[in-house]
Formats: sequence, C-alpha cells, structure tokens
Amino acid sequence: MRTDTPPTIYRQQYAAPAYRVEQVEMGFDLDPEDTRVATRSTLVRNPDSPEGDLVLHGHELRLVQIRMNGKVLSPGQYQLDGDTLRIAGAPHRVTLDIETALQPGRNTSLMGLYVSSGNFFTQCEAEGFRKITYFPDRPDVMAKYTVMLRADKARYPVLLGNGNLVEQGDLGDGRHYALWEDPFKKPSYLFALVAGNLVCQEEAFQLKSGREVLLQVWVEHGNLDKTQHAMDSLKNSIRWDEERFNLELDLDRFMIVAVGDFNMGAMENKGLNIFNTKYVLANPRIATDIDYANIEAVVGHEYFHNWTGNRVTCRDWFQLSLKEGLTVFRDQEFSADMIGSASGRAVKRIEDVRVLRQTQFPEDAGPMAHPVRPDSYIEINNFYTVTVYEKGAEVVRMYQTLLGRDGFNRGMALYFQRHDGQAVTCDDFRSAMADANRRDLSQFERWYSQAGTPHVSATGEYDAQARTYTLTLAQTCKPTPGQEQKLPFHIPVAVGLLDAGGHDMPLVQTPGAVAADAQTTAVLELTEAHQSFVFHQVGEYPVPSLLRNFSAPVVLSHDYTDAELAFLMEHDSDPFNRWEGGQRLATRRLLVLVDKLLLTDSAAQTFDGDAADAAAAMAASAGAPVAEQSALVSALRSTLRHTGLDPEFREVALTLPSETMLSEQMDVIHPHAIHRARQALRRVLAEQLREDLEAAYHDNQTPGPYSPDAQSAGKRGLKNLALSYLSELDDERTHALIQTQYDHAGNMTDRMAALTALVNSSAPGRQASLEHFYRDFEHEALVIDKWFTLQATERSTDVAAVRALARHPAFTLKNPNRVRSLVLAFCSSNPAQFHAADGSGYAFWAEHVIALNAINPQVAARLARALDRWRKYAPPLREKMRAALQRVADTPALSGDVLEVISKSLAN
Ligand code: B3K
Ligand code: ZN
Repeated sequence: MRTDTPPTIYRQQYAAPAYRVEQVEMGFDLDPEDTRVATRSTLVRNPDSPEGDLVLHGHELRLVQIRMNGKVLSPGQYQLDGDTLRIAGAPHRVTLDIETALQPGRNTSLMGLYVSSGNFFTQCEAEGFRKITYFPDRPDVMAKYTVMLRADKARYPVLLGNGNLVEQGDLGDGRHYALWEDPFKKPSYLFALVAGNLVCQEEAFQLKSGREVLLQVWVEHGNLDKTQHAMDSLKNSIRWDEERFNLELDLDRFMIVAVGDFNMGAMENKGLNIFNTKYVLANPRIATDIDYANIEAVVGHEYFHNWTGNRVTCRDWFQLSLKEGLTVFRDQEFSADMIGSASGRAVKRIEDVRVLRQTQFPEDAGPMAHPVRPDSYIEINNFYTVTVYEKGAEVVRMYQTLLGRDGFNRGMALYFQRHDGQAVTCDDFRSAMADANRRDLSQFERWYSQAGTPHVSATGEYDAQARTYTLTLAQTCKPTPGQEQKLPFHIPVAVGLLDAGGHDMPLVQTPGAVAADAQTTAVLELTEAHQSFVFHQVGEYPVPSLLRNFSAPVVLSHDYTDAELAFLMEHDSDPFNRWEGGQRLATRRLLVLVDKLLLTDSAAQTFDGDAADAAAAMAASAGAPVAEQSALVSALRSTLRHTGLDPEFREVALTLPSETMLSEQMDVIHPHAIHRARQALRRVLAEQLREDLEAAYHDNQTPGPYSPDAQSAGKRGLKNLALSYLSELDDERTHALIQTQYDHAGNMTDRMAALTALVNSSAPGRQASLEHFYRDFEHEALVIDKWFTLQATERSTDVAAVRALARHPAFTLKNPNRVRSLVLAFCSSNPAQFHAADGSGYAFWAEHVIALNAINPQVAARLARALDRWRKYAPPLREKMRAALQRVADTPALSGDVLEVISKSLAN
C-alpha cells in the first residue's frame, strides 16, 4: 500500500541489467509466522552494460542481513529506496548472501510465499519473487536455481520445488528437508515451491523419443477422485506438442499442484505448475462439461508455456504477449484438435471469438485500452488482460492465416533455433516468422503497437457484362487513450463467394491474394486504408462470405439484407459465418426491439424485470412483436430441426447475442431496455418453437455413464439450451420437466442446468432445490462457488439480495474464487440488476473494491474494472457510476493496482 502516486514504467526506458546472475542457491526454513530465506547468488557484470549499479528488488520484506563477497554490508554501504536496493561500485564478480524474514501466514495478497489451507504455496509472476528475497527480479535475468526446503515433517510431509529432486531426509528434530535442482536457466518469476500435507496421482509416461518421465497431480486429501481428467489432459498436451510442433518435455518430472486460494487460473512455474483448484478438480458429480473443457485448456496452456514462455521468455513485461498470446493460440489449437470433428472445431472457434468480442472489444474501446505490446504501465498485474492474451492469440493466428500452417511451423522452428534459453521481444518472434518465410511483415508490427479494434467495411459491385465482382474494403480505427491517429493494419480477410444455390464459386481473383481451401476461400491482404480486389469469371451475382473463420480481430460491416443473412446462415460452407449470419440477424432484431422499448418512457428508466411486461410494451408501442420476428423464428426453427448439423453447432446458433454484446453495438447503453428486449425475444422464441425445443430436449438425452467427450457434451448443451428456453414459458409443464431433470440428474452439467432453469422461474420447487443443492455440496468449495454465481446472475437477484448472499457464512473476501463467484459475477454478469436506477449496485461495487484493496489488490483491481465503460451509459446511470469511481479514488491507501484502473477510468 502506498499513499504517494506510484511511478509509470515505460517500454522505451528498457535498459539491460548491470549484472547477470549465474547461480542461485536458496535455503527455506518454512514457518507460517517466521519463514527464513537464505539466498546466495553469484552475479557477474553484464558486458553490455559496463556502467550502472547493482540493483536488487524487494517488497514488504524484512532484511536480516546482506553480505557481499563474504563481508556484511552495513546500511551505509547500500541504498534502500522503496523497493530498490542499490549497491554502487560493486566488483565485477559478486557473491551475495541475503537473509530475509517473511510471514507467509499473514500474506493475503497471494503473491510471493503464502499459506492456503495450512499449506505453503508461491506465486511469483510477475513480481512476486521480490516478496521472498532481494533479487534482480526481472525476466531478462535468467539463472540456475538449487533450493533446499526445510519444514516440520508432520505438518508439511510434502516438499516440492522446480526441476529434479536431488535429495531428501530427516533433520532429526521433527523436521525434514528436500533439495531440488532445476537444470534449466530461468527468470525468477518461474520460481516455485509447495510444502504441505498433500497427496498425488502419479504416472510414468513415455515420450515419443522413448524417454520416461514422471507425471504427478497433487491435491489435498479427499480429492484424489478428481484428478484423472487433469492427468489425461496433461498426457494429451505432451503428445500434442510433440506432434504439432516437435517440442518435447525437457524435464524428468512434471508436477501440477492444486490450491484453493489463487489469484488467477494457473501458473507455469518450471516443472511445478501451480493451479487454481477450479482448473484441476473434476468428476461428474462436481464438474460441468464446461469445467472439463476448461481444465483441458488450462492444463494444456500451462504445459505449452514450458517452451513458449519458459525456454524462451520475455525480455521485459511489455513483451508479455510474446508468451501469452502465443500460448493461448497454442491451447486453442490443442483444444480444437482434441475435439476433432469439423463442427466441434468451428464451435470452439465461435466460443473463442465470443470471448474476444464480449471482453476484448470493450477493453479496446474503453479507458484501459492498450496495444498487445503495451507502452507503459503502473502495475504490470493490470496488464494480464484479454488484449494481451486473447487479442494476442488472434495476432499469432493471423501469422498462420497469412503464412499457412507449414509456414507458421517453419517460423516457430526458427524462433526456437534462434532464441532457446533467451529473453526476447515480440519483434524477435515476428522476425522469425518473416525470415523463415522470406516475407516482409513490417506493417504487421502495427498489431503490436496500435490499440483499438479496426473496423473494416466491405462493399461489393457485380459487373454482369465483365463477369467481375469487385470487393472494396476500407479500414479505420478509432482513437484510443494516448493514440489519436492510427495507421492502416495488415489484415488478412478470408473471403468466399456463394452462388444463388448457396454453393461456393471457384475463385479467380487479382494477383497478390493467396487462395486457400481448394480455391473457394481467398485470403485477401488488406494493407491500405482503402483497397479493391477484383474477382474474375464470376458467372452470377454472388453473396460474399466475409472474414471466414474470423480471420482477423476486426469488426466487419457489410450491408447484407436480412434475406442474405438468412441465406448465409443456411448455406455458407464456412460454419463460422453460418453462425455469424444468424447472430447478425438476431442482433438487428434485438436492436430494433431496444429502440422500440426506449420509446415507451417507462422502459428506459425503470426496471421491474418482467419479460411479459416488455412484450406487452412492445405490443403497445410497435404492433405485434411476434409477426416481426417471423423471419428470425423460421430461420432458427430450421436450424433447430436440421439434424444434419451437430448438436453443439445448433446450440451456439440458437444462443442469442449476450446483453454485453448488444450493449457494445449501441452508442448509449440502456441496460434495462437491452435486458427486456432480449428476454422478450427469448420468450417469443420459446412460444413459437415450443414443440421443436421439446423435441430437441428429448432427442438429445445422454443416458448411461457420464463422459465429457465433445459429442456427449454437445448433446447436453443443446438439450439444456432447449430447457433454458422452455423455462421462459414458466408453466406447469416446464416446471415439471425441469424438476424431473434436477431430481434425476446424473452429473453436474444436467443438475446445474436444471437448477438454473428452476431459479429463473417461479416453479414451486425453486427454493427447496437451492437449499438441497447447498446441503448436498456444502463441502465442495468449487460447487458452492457455482451456487453463489447462479444466484448472483439470476434475473431477480437485486442489490439487497446480493448483499444478503454476501452475509452468508460461506462467503469470504479472502478467497478469490468466492469473490469472483458472487461479487464479480453480480457486477459484471447481471447488468440489469447491477445498473439499478438508484445507483445501489455501484455503491455495492465501491464498497467491495475498497474492502478488497486492503486484502488483495489484484482481485480488487479486477473488480475495479467492472465500471470501465461508464461513459457509454445513459446519463443518469453514468453520473452515478462516476460518483462511485470518485468515491474509490478518494479512499486513502489505495494500492497501485486499484489506483491505476480507477484513475485511468476517470481520465479517459
Ligand atoms: N502466466 C500466468 C499468469 C500470471 C499472472 C500474474 N498476475 C498464467 C498463465 O498465463 O499461464
Ligand atoms: Zn499463460
């Protein structure tokens, strides 16, 4: 905590370290109240930086002693200024012995060394190592580590570190030790230790090369029945990286450890990945299909970091996307390959794009907008963002789209050949891609340096005489904080042309564009602000299928007619654009409904949460709503009936754009009108499609033992979507259907879907089922999180109800999962209630940001971002949001984390 304004760090100010570290030896005497850490580092002056003091970082540490080349340094021989310890005039070669004292039992920030459920864990990325000892805590200082752990044997029988276990034994006084050695050089942010009373599932696994490795998944007692899926996911990840990128596990032992108190998803520490329990523990009783898929993705993600992040790391934190964007891309491809089927892959792509549009596009348009490679930050933890991760992954995907899969693999191979063991930049990655393919990718650099989502507008002109179709693409990008003017991006736009029968036309187009997919999809390279592409031998007026498979992270507009959208929805060979056609159509209808609702004066200002009211309001102001929706209804009906389409595809096609998606389409956000319009349309669909929904419900049952495979999950997904629509009818027949599913559910996916439907209805069993669910899962923290989230996001949960939940004995601000499950879920996923007209939602938000700031600044800063888009809201709400932001800003002792978010929000 600080009261002064923390400094801004700039990318351009990067300077190489004055000293490199060759070797680190650490000894830990672990105790929750008084842990002692003795660190011996061997440092050598960096020849690239002959001037400069020896600089170490430390944060909230008690320095017991520091010795340089054997001699104790007195406070006059070094300068301690805030987090920086500086030794001037140090010799060329230095051995530093530093002893620090910590109180991990009191560490609620969950950075550095901390205690969770009585066990010790660490989290060092980005700058947590400096909470353990004084050290040049920056990613371009890579060293080899040997670590001795000592602790009470009865309380902490398991002692884990990075790399290989060299030795272990008793110390004779009830304590024991373990000595770990990591054979690879690593930056300090990859350091980890775990000590506690844990158990593991383990397995010997043979690599493609024949070498055998030991795989372990460590959990608390009582959880060994929930580790199989994580273990399977780990084995699949290892195989996949061997096959797709020829990258082998470089250690003899690879460990995953689950911890219940964790700031994010998981952490890729070398050989000792530490995971939020949410991304490890699964069995059919406690985990949903989505949990299973997330676990596979996160296990893959952390494993893939072993090469993209650990072997080749970042020179400085501005380069974070070098490892994160690339590794997200790799985990997305891994998950897609694990699904296999074409439609399953498309659904995975759709889900990833949905996340991007729903979270990253708003970030790119808001006060925290920053380039994939940011130029400055106050607190680096605030930059583990969807821009760095998800947009970063899209940027990596564009290389593959431009260079082809083989070209991309060549670039990857050259990247590792050049940089293994180094700390490098995003430019180094781009150069490897360019050089391996002899391509000029200099303009592509703008994807790293310019923030904001480019808008591409497309216009087509057909010349029947010349048999040409000219597609003109124009790109623009709005200003973002600190970047008024944008230069044109290098945008791959994948395009196909459909004939009147809905078939792909063979493409003959201007030279310069790459043709892919058997000549029916062309990847046009848009590099100018305005550019035309001519397709030849086009026999009839085509319907263009634009930005196939979402080939670039842009907003694409084209003045499609409703009929053309329905046509694409039915015929496009590109499944992504089939889905997109339906989404565009639904968005149009919904925005018209919102406008109509806004015309009825009550809708804009009050909210009473009743979709029937909204339907009535629409009827009063705009004639019969049902008739207006008939084109959409019949398009959705034929999708639902189209059994040739896989269930998972039908599910995403029938899901309406979310309220957040719709908000982003509007110049001024009216959250209540949006909510009511969407609810009204859901109800119209439920009424109109009732029989088809019931049929889909019955046709997609998955009897027999639970399996999380994509096909079964797809069926459950469609079945439960049908249930969710039917629940809008809120009649006895559907109440009975839902209650039966709840009572007989054989897995958490079905149970949760039924409970959600019940809670959102007026079914008599609603309250009893909620209570029954709680009792059933009282001792499963991850399920209780779901129970909180379900209520936090339920449409009748108002601010008073969420406050009551926050007083529930199972609620605590100390556990990040619990905070996210209730407070963050309410503030970011229940817009109609959060934006209560009286501003009470914002007061709830401010209180929690302030309370969390004192406990865990990272979690507080994440919550602080829920008001990012305040300027876009209708004036009465906007003013109340600003006041709430100001209230937080005026709070004394704000952490740098929260201060950065709040001050940028107020300034931009
Ligand atoms: N690299 C970590 C994230 C660390 C976040 C620090 N605030 C997890 C991941 O992306 O794999
Ligand atoms: Zn990552």
